[in-house]
Amino acid sequence: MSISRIGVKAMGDFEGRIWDAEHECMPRPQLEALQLQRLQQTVRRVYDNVPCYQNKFKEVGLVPEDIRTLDDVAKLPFTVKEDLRLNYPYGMFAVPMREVVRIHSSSGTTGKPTVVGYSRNDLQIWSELAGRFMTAAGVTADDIVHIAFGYGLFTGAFGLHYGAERIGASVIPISSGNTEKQLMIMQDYRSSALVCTPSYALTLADRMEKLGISSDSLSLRFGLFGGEPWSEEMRREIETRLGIIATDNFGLSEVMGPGVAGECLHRCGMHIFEDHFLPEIIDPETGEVLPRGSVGELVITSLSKEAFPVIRYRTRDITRLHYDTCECGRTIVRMEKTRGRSDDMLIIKGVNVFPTQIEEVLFQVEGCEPHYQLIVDRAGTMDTLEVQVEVNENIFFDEMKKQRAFVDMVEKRLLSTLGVGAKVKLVEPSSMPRHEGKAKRVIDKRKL
Ligand code: DLL
Repeated sequence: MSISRIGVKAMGDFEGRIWDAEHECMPRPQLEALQLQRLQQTVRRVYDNVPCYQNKFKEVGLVPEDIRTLDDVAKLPFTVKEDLRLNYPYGMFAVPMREVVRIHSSSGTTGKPTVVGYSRNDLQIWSELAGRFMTAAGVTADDIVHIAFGYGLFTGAFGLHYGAERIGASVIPISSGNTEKQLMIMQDYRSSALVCTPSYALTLADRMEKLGISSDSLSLRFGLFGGEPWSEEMRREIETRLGIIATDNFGLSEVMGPGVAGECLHRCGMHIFEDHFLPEIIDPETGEVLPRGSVGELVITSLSKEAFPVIRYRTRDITRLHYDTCECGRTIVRMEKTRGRSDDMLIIKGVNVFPTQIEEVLFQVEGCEPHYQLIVDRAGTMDTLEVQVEVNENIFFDEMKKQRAFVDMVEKRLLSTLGVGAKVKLVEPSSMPRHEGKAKRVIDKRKL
């Protein structure tokens, strides 16, 4: 989408700002030369310092000298979350603890969390890369950046906090929770850029509606959202209700945190900072590297990290990469909005279903509220999928016949998009849980 078609207040002259043009717009041959040199250094670093990597390399009969071209990355073994768990807490660190100046961990839902560490240099690079994507998303030194991610072991808040400071913006480290106070501060302190999960942006929009706060009473111009998958429909909803331009940004704690990739204002994919991360797309079943343009699992090798380098880390996130140059001038590759994680992908009666596909359908139906939950279960040997969605009062209190027709219509749309049937259950307005951080949308009773 071109920027001129985005209708929001106070656009300013942000178009075209690039934080580090040298690295973000590098000609590909030069970029690849830099990537190879950094890949070789990283491989050497982990081989010399991390027993887990050394053992894995030995198992496949590989030494660092075998990495002579960028394509040789495919010879390297994958790293998976289980490797991190087995080496809990510090076994994957490649520097002594006295060189580690920060520790974070991922929000794992089961078992022990995974622990990651940063050297002083790692933190500097992290701020720099967060500064890059925040600049691409419109943030300047004149902005007041409202950070509503929870501060703590989660990488979200600290990542964008230091990125915003690096740019010279004014940071409000409000953290998560206490939605009404957030709104008061947003109004009084004139926050101009909002940082949180997309689901929390909707929670804020709901509360504004309830309290009669109009988006015109806020100074917000931009929303930088990440940490969970969200659809284009959800973006439109957030943009309209908050009167902002919303961009997506991506990262994972094992690889660094936010700042691995982010959209520019053209919003046609998230630019991956390839001078620091080498992305590949693989077939999640076979592990085979797929040709350019394929949809598959994103695998990332870090190229500059000192304390916690990762070799071919399997993100489980499903996406596609675009190598053509973006209108903004950045030459680095763009990743599509993720379709979800391979481990979130539901297999219903043998059909692969991503929660974001369901979200797209629901957001297009007038009367459905943007709050939903998916209940997966099994009746005998058959999988069942129930989509519980909040609807507005008109529909919820409508006569049975009309409500039945509404349910039929949504079920038909879901069937035609997903290729598998789902039962729709309408729930009362405001009855679903609201989210402060990442939304939990799937309850898979088959796994309970
Ligand atoms: O969520 C890092 C982050 C924080 C990124 C804030 C952006 C903003 P983890 O808690 O380790 O780290 O979770 C990483 O979250 O593998 C994806 O499945 C998902 N994820 C993160 N950003 C996006 C996004 C942070 N923009 C996991 N779109 C990743 C879709 C996302 N999924």
